[in-house]
Amino acid sequence: MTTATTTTPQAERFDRQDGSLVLAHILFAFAALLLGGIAGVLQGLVRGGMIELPAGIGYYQLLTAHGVLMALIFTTFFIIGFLYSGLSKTLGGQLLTTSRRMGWIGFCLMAVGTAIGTVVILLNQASVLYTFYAPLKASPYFYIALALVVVGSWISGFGMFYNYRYWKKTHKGKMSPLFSFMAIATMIMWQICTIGVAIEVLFQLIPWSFGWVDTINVLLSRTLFWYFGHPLVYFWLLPAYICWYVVIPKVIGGKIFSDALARLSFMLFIVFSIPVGFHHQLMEPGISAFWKYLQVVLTFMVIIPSLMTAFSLFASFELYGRSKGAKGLFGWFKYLPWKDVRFFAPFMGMLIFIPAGAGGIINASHQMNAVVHNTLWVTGHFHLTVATSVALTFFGITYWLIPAITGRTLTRSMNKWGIVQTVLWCVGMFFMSGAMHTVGLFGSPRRTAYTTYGDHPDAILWIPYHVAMAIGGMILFVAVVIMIANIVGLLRAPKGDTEYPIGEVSETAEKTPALLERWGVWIGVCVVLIVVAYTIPILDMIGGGVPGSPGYKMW
Ligand code: HAS
Ligand code: CU
Repeated sequence: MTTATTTTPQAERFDRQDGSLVLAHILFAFAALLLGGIAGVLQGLVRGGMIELPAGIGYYQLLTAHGVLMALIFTTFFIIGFLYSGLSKTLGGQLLTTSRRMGWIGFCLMAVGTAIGTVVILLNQASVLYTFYAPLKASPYFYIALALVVVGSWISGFGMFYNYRYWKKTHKGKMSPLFSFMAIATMIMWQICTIGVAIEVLFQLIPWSFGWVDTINVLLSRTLFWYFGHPLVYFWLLPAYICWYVVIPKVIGGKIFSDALARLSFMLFIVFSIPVGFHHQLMEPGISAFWKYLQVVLTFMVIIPSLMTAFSLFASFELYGRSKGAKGLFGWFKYLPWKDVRFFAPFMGMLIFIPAGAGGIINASHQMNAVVHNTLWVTGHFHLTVATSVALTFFGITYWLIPAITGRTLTRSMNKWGIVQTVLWCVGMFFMSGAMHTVGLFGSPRRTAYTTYGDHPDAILWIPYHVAMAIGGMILFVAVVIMIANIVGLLRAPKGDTEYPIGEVSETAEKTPALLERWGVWIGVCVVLIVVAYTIPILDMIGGGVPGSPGYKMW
């Protein structure tokens, strides 16, 4: 096995100022995970009919806190911190002062936004869930908080672009390091897609919630949301892919299978991630079948870069195994460093991404979407994708990232706790997500509190699954607590040098074509597809003559 604490020479130590920026993001992210986890376990118990909430706390209030803190805040802070760390590491060992400052400004805006948003949710003024669908109407301060988070993330993104451009200018004719290329691709996608939600929040939700206008165009607001909402899931996924492509080959002691394939898959994500939002609106009236069909075709296109990623990962594993003498189709399997949490946690993420992705393909198929839409199946789907594949990868990263930036080592016992934490996460998710998928197929709806629907026979059938979900939720909560304890342990670990693992490309790989770094070409194709997929449906929505809706407060 590769030891969890490979040492690097002093000179490669992580820059201290950059380290503080990264650490601030990571710790903030995990604070959100803890709060979100508390909300999660409570709501699981309510839904399983096992407890009643005290002190007038509402189920939907908890559900909003859980979704916002986990899906929006934990991820965004972790991702921006991780991407900044990789830029610092691969673009010369230090960030430019301007970029670091922009990172801090972004951090502060996002932190203020999070604080305001959390308070408003806790005051029960915004129980609108993490998708904040109109016509549910939250306090305007909830939307303002969201806007602050988005604007903060933009400034951080521009900080990254600034650093990257400087590197390109000072390294004329050279391909940028793979990590930084991927970080920039992720942030470009993010900047383009967040324009949709920014328009929704600034021009629809805020004026309406302040009462400056009486009604809102619901269909338009959901469409703007999903223009952002689908690429949002790839904003979570791509940093995990960075780990799978760039970090994992180094951790196992192997090589990156192909630099060109990795870059092409990220460029395809820029091109196809955005014009696909209608696959979340397949059951909605008001969008014609043709435009849904077109966006479903594009959805199937965006599956390709994930299949390429799966191929590339298998190739990396196999190349490494064969170099160690592995024989047969799956002989490489036993050569992988199973006892190293830096590998084990992300690997479990990859493994689970196979059924998780298959579930996504089911969702995207119009007829099957009619069966699963608005059922717990969908909740099961995203607990496998973002809450397992992505989250486990982020945990795996944390085990080396914190020691690498603080100049400490991951001890053997902490490595073991990491493995325990990963196993618990997988077991908890097996119960929770497995039960969600199954009971979803029986028609149990998502976004509802405990109810027996007047002792309806179907509802009685559902309850045991809801209990299984709650048991899974409790196991997951234990895993969250262990993760937080591990982080405290990492912060107090013995001093020492820990490697920031960046893989090298295999000698057998083809040279990367320069086209794969011509951003203008790929962004251009992306813009054309967005215009084609969205212009006419949006014009229809604006001019459709459907009356706007007043706001509702259902809690
Ligand atoms: Fe999804 C709903 C379709 C991927 C997250 N999705 C959601 C929601 C979330 C979410 C949060 O078409 C709910 C939103 C809400 O609140 O309403 N999803 C897809 C499709 C994909 C997909 C086609 N989703 C994701 C990812 C997410 C995510 C990734 C988060 C990170 N999803 C949908 C649709 C809906 C939806 C509909 C709407 C449902 C409805 O009706 O409301 C694809 O991107 C999936 C492609 C993935 C693959 C798998 C590749 C496998 C890999 C692993 C290789 C493993 C190795 C290790 C090498 C094709 C890369 C193996 C080793 C061994 C030894 C075996
Ligand atoms: Cu989607």
